[in-house]
Amino acid sequence: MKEFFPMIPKIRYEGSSAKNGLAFRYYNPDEVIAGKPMRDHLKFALSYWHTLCADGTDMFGRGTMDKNFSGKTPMEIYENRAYAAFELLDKLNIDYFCFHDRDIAPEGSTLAESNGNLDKIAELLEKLMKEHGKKLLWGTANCFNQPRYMHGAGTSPNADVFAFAAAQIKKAIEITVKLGGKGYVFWGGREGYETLLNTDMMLEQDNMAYLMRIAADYGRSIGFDGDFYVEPKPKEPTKHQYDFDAATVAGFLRKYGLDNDFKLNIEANHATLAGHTFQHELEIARINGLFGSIDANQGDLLLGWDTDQFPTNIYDTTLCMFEVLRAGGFTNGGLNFDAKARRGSYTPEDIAYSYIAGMDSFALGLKIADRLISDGRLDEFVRERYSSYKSGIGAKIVSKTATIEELEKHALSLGEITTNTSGRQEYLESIVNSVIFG
Ligand code: XLS
Ligand code: NI
Ligand code: NI
Repeated sequence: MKEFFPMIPKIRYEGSSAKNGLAFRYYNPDEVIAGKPMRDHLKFALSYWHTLCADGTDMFGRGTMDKNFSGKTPMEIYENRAYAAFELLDKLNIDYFCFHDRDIAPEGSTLAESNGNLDKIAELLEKLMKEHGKKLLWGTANCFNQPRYMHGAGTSPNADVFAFAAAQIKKAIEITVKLGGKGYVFWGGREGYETLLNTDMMLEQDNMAYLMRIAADYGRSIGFDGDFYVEPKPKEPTKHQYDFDAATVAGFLRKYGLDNDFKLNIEANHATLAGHTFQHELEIARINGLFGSIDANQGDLLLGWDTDQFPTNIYDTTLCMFEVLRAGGFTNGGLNFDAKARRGSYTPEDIAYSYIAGMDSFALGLKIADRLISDGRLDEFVRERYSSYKSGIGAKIVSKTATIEELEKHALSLGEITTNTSGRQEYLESIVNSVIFG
C-alpha cells in the first residue's frame, strides 16, 4: 500500500530526556496511572477535518499545505485521505478518529449523489478500521459550509433548508452507527443570529430542539446506544451562537427534555471565547450530569478567535484532566484533537510534531492531575472551607430542613460576624506549581 508520510516514522515513547523530536516524551500508552493505562484514560482521537482536509487557508491567504494526497478525481482524493488517515493513526498510536460527513466523502450535485459517495467511503473506512484496529469516537454532519446553510440549518428561516439538514443528519447518524461510533455531535454551525432585527429567536430555538429530538429518536431506532453531544460555542461564525456555553446548553436541553439523550462536548477554545476557563466549562458539565466528551485544543487569547491550536499549556491540560478524573473518566467520550498545525507549520512532519505536542501535554496533564488528587491538599482545603455546613445550622441548610424563621433566629443570636476564613488563592496556586514542578 502507498505510504503517504514516509518522513514520519512510528512514534514511540522515549522518555522525558529524549532529544528525538519524533518521539513521545510523556505519552507512554501502556503506563498505568490511577489503575488504568494512559491510553484508556486519554482516549485520543484524530480530527479528520483538520488533519486530512484543512490546507491552511485563512481569511488572508490561500492554502499552504497539500491535502489532496495525489488524488486526481474527487473520489480518489477522499479515498487517499482515508488511507492517509489510517497511516497517521498507526504511526501516532491513536486509537480513535472523528469526522463530519463532508470530511470523508465529496458532496455531489444532489443529496442522493452525496449519500452514494458517503456509502462508498464508509465501506472503505469500515475495512480500514478492521485492518488497523481503530475506532470511531464520534461522527457529525457539516451543516454550515454549503451556501444553502447561509442562515443556519435547524434554525434556518427556510423550511426546505431545515428538511435538507434533517436528511443530512439522518444519513450522518446512519454512517456513525454503521462504523460503531459511540458519539454523535451537534455543533451549532450557523445556528445563531447576526441581527435580531430579522430573527424569530423563539421559532428558531424550538425548531432546533425539534430537529435534535427527531434525530435522537431516529438514532435510537436504528440501534445507536452511545451519547449525543452538543458542543457549546458562543460566537463565530454567527455573532451569537445559541449554544453559547455549557450552562446555556444545559438550560436548553432541560427546557426541551433532551437531557436524557444529550451530553456536552466541551472544547477548550470555545470556553475561552465564552469568557470562561476550560476547567469552568468542564465543571459545569460535570455538576449537571452532562460530562461527555472533549475537543482538545487551545486558543490564543491575543488573537481572540477559534484558532484551534494544538494544546501545549500544561496548566490547562492538568486542570482538564483533574476534572476528567473527578468525573470518573470518559465513558463514551474521549479527547478529540479539534486542532490544526498553524498555517506556517505546513510540512507533513508538522502533523506529527503537533500531535506529539498535544498528546504529550495531555499525558503530562494526566500524571500531574493524578498527583494533585493523591497529594490531597486542594481537596482537603475545599472540604475544610465548607465545614460549617457539616453540623449545626449548616447541616440543616444542606438537608433543606432549616426554615427561614429558624435562620432569622440564628442570625439574631450571632451579634455581628467578625471572622471569616481566607480563600488562600495564592497559596493554592503555589501548591499546583509545586506539584507540577516538584
Ligand atoms: C467548530 C467546531 C467544530 C466541531 C464539529 O468550531 O469546533 O469543529 O467540533 O463540528
Ligand atoms: Ni470542536
Ligand atoms: Ni472550534
